[in-house]
Amino acid sequence: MSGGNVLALCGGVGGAKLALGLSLVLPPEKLTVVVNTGDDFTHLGLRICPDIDTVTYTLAGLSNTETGWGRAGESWEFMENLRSLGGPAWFNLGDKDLATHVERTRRLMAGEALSAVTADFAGRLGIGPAVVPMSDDEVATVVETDGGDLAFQHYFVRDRCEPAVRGIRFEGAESAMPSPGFIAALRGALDAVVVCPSNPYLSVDPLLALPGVREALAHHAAPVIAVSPIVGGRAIKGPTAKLMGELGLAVTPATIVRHYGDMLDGFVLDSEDRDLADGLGASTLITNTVMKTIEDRTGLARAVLDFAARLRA
Ligand code: FO1
Repeated sequence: MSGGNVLALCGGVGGAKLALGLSLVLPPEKLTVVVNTGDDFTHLGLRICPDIDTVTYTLAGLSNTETGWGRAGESWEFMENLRSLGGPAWFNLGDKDLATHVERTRRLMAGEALSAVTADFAGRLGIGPAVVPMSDDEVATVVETDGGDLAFQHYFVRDRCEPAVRGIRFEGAESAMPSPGFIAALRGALDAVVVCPSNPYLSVDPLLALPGVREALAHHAAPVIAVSPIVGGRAIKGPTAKLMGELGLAVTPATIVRHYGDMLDGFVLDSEDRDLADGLGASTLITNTVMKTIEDRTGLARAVLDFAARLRA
């Protein structure tokens, strides 16, 4: 069990579950959660940051656990009236959730950095660990499909991940700076870097595309451990397996290990895939990685932190 500082790299729903597990087993000041912002987009004039909100709502215990995104106990008056006015109804904004987007947009327009707004919202929701956007500069994930380029939310929500993906790029990443909190975490003493089980290609790669991040992780004294987002040849949630097939990649943990490459010190494989552990090219922990209950989340978090302690030894 690590008592030291832990940096978690996180995308949307799958990542948020492990971030919650880590937040429940670590002192709040020992955990920094850096979140993907490549999904962010401007919609109805509002700057929407889905993964930041998924992580923040999850850590605050406010998230809709069925969908994994948005708030629990939502009402949808805004959407009903937007639809009656002929507005774009493909992206659902709950009435409670809407306040987050309106207030974030107001503050960003007033010149506040995304990191500051994110930290303030997390504080107001009683969240202890630091929740940090990967960058305060705009980075936009673009999905290249047979039918042309799609903004992430158009691919993921409007078109329900149906288009076949031929490539993915992160517009703005090469000139974006990692956020101050991200840089501080990478420069600080860390006991572990945990790559949460988010989609590597859509949700983790934007973070790794920021200048200097992959190198910093590859050379970091702390063990970098990724939890497999693939179990039994399929993704727990989302388009990871379909995407890998379309990119011509075998839907196996070995593909994920190769994708993360030399930055990886350890890989966490689900018990169902124990026979795939040999020759993975990274130290491997085999445990339950499917997080249905809170105990699953804290159990996986503890197992990963103990694994990190063994790798440091
Ligand atoms: N995902 C959907 O599949 N349908 C939606 O209508 C939807 C709305 C939405 C609103 C706010 C928010 O923070 C997330 C939302 N998501 C929705 C999820 C969003 O597409 C995320 O980007 C995914 O969770 C992938 O990270």
